[in-house]
Amino acid sequence: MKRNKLNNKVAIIMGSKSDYSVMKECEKILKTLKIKFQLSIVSAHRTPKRMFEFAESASEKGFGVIVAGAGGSAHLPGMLASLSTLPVIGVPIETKKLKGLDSLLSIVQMPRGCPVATMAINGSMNAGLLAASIIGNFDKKIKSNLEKWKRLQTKSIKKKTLIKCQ
Ligand code: RP5
Repeated sequence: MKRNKLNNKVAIIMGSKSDYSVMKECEKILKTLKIKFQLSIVSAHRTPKRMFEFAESASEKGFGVIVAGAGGSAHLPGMLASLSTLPVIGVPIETKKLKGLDSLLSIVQMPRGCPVATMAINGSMNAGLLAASIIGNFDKKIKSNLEKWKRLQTKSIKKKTLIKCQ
């Protein structure tokens, strides 16, 4: 199999266009950290062949991490993890009826042998940050961007810790 020198791109995959309002937070932080990414809609149940083709070729195409957002029975992250050896980060999307608990349990309860790193419900920004940590292990520029971002986050918190004392 042909290998790219540096698998430093992130694939953001979502089950439906309706997931984008949540997944755009992942896109935003990847842009801030200057990480290359590709955003696509691939559904495990509506476009299973597309999902299969994507997972089979993702590593060859230079992706290093897959971030997958899905809602409801949310089998997309688990299916991608079963088809690829790339790390898969799952983002449970909030749903109307069960408020995303369905998505969360579906993604987090992967059986032994097929791990998915599961974020909080709608936690797509953290998915982007975790993807950056993984890529940063072998891409110095990304590591330094992430370190800078973390320093700024710490700086943005006021030095004063005491809010009230009566
Ligand atoms: C899942 O079904 C998607 O990930 C989405 O969260 C949910 C609802 O999809 P739509 O009916 O809005 O397309 O596959």
